[in-house]
Amino acid sequence: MSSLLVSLDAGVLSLTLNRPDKLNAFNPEMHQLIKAAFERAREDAGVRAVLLTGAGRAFCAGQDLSERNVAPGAAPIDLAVTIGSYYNPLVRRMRELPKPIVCAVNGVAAGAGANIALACDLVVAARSASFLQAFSRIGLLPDSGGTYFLPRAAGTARAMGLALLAEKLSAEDAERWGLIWKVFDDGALVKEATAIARALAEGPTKAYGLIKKALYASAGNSLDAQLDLERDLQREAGFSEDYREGVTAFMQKRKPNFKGK
Ligand code: LHQ
Repeated sequence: MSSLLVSLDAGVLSLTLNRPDKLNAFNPEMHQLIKAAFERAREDAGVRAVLLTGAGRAFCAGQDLSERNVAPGAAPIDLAVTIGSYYNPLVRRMRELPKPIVCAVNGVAAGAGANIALACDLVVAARSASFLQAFSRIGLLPDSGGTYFLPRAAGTARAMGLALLAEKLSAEDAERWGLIWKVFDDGALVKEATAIARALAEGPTKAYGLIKKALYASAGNSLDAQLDLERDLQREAGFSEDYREGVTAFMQKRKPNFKGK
């Protein structure tokens, strides 16, 4: 059985982390497969949104700690190799994808698994799900963007508490803290997340890509720089077919039929 299930339906590329007996911890095979899947998401015009979730009771337990490349044996190991080869390119690929990524956190998201979830554009979670910055429990610091996303979304005090104490944060608290978009009852998560991804797949894809670009640039920009960026990106959006369709549909009092162009 593949460690990543991939299917395309109604413009939504669904990616399911699939090593349930290891709580979907990442191994090199899963990394290769998710890399290929995000490359496809970028290249394939038929993909207009991505939906990422996990099989079984967990979303993802981060790095598979039983893998040889991270196991502290007799010889010193260089964790920067694993991070530089797999995790950093994955997070960059996700943030740079000009299409929306919905994450349905179906259960515990720990270590890099938590931060890969937070790297998605729109995160929803089952009420019973949780987020765990497990790193300090094993003598590490948050990676995969955790030290970037957490203080920005939750503030330094909360980010520090999560990273130092490595306590589980419930999905409801994650929603309250502004780390994620919404919590759904466990039984409703798949339906609700799929509905969100499908709605996005019918939307103005180019505008969504530009929204990502603008919002993610915001953290490092001055107001002046951000105003200039908005002007430039709005110029691009204004040249899209979907803008033409959106305004035409509004004037004609009908639902727009966006093509993602
Ligand atoms: C696992 C794992 C796992 C292998 C559960 N690996 N088997 C990047 C690059 C370089 C180096 C290092 O790190 C990184 C980034 C990282 O992600 S570091 C952080 C790695 N992740 C963790 O430290 C989390 C480890 N897991 C846990 O703390 C617990 O499993 C959680 C809290 C996620 C869930 O707890 P429980 O619900 O009590 O489940 P469990 O612990 O009983 O796990 C079930 C099985 O899954 C168990 O196997 P077994 O054969 O006994 O049934 C675990 O060994 C296995 N598993 N996480 N990361």
